[in-house]
Amino acid sequence: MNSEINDLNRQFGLGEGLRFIAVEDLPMIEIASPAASARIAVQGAQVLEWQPAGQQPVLWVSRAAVYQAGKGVRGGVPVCWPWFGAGEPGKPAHGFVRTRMWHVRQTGQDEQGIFVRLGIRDDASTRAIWDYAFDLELVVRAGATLGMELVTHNTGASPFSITDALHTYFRVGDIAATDVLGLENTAYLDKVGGFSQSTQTGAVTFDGETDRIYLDTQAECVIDDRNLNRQIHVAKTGSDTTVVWNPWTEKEKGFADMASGEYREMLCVETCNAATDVIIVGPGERHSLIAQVRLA
Ligand code: TA6
Repeated sequence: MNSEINDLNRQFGLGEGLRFIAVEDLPMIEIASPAASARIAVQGAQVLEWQPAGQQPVLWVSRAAVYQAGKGVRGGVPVCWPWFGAGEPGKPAHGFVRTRMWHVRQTGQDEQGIFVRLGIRDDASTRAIWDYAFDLELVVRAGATLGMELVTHNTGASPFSITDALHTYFRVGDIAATDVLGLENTAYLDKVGGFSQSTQTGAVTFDGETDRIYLDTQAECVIDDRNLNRQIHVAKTGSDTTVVWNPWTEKEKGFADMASGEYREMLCVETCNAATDVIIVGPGERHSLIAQVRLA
């Protein structure tokens, strides 16, 4: 692992601004700039930490998270692709890219901060699960705003359809003192209620397990955290569905990589194309899913 880390630092390191380290057996990208600090796992191109200067951490990662090859880390921003949710029987939930090693393609700095481009392409093992040729790239910009762009490129000769998500876990002071604004009067599928359809009345509030796919919405969401006295803005493009999820007490118990009571300090507001919001990508075409996170 040391030689791999040394090679990555030689090729892509940016001095103290961006360096590679190993956490257990996973290569990580550490970003430190005057605007913000961040950590990204090369496996799954998973942003794990983002902390603007002078602010508390914005993303949540479980204290019981596992850092092992082939295992997703519970928290940060898992990339769900080429499907969101349960796949066909015998296929992994939320697709197969979040547990695979991606490749670092470029690092750099511009007016929006330090950026990293990571990519993954089809191979025999992915075609055995999903028989299409693709190039998938995540561009992360970690500055005063956290920008994430997931670019799907169909490199094959036939069209394919995907659902996808930037499955972002946010840190909150207390879920019971947290609301989500921006989804008022929006239809949603309620996974807790057997995917029955309802319409959101007022802000989304939390007093139990909440797992909802909000439909046909391009809205910017605001996580209003009365405990930490801050508002997290989640803007998006290329996404027509937003998922809001908190496992609460019972579902939390089912996750070996969540510590007891952690449900109180986390909330997922996910930037998606999910459920009936299916994206068809023609041969040679690209589709971008973009999330922009900032503190107000
Ligand atoms: O996005 C919400 C959700 O689909 C929940 O239903 C729950 O399954 C969550 O994702 C976590 O999924 P994971 O496969 O990461 O444990």
